[in-house]
Amino acid sequence: MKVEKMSLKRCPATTDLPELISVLAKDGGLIIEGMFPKAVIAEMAEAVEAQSQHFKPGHATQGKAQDGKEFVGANTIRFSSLGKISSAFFDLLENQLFAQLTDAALLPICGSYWVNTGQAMLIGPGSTAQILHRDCMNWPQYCDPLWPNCPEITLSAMIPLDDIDEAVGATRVIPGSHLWQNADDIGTQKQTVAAEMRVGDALLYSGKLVHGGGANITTDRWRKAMHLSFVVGWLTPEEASPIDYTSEELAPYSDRVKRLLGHLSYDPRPQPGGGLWLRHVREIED
Ligand SMILES: O=C(O)CCC(=O)C(=O)O
Ligand SMILES: [Fe+2]
Repeated sequence: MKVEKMSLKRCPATTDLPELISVLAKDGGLIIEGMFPKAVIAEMAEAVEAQSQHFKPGHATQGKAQDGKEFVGANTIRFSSLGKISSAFFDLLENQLFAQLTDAALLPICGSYWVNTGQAMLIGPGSTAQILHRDCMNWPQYCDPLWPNCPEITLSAMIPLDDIDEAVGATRVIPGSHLWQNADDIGTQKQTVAAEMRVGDALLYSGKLVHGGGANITTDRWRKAMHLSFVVGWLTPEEASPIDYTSEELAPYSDRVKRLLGHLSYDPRPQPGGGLWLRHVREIED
């Protein structure tokens, strides 16, 4: 039987913001071409390449998915805390378009959001496809009871560190699956489309969209990408950035960067609720 597929839209980064927000809301994901400066990605790619030499494939701190299957492939290298290896990571955090899209997606239900994870995701030759999943199901106790009407809590980007084609393991997504009625329905690989991208592009996708890393069917090429995602400030992120980075390391950076990495408290305004993540030494209120 032929499976009807929705295509994954590609928009230049110069597209009007309301149009990008509308495609993201309607399709659950899109590729934004030329979103990041190539020089910043090249710097990040070089640091990731060097750091990857210290990791054995299959090593990752993430365990198994809820159904017991491996979430991280045997020939996959993943590691986090990318600001520790390159200041290019902080440039990515300052990206204005990413900030505007995340503000639109997450600020309706929180005062601020923070980094969920910034992670190198390198898929080696012969890797099978990752299980399909929704990133928001990191927090199923929130999403499940409210599905399909649960508000957006996390927004993710897959950012190529090298040009990525289908054969090398491009991320696979099912456009429109963020609106499916049943949260347990994660579709099938046949329903997916590959997010092929060039350096500078990014795949932006809702936490409710079904997706997964692709199989790398090559014998000699690695799929080099990183993931950068944000989560509402009243949920615990995957990555413990606040204790990974010291105040001294973050001193040169903006308040946005400090807040994204948990070095400024959560201020609920204009949303209701209390201040969270308060520190012994409070920042000066304005
Ligand atoms: O590696 C990829 O392309 C996607 C990875 C992913 O979706 C995840 O680990 O949550
Ligand atoms: Fe994912």
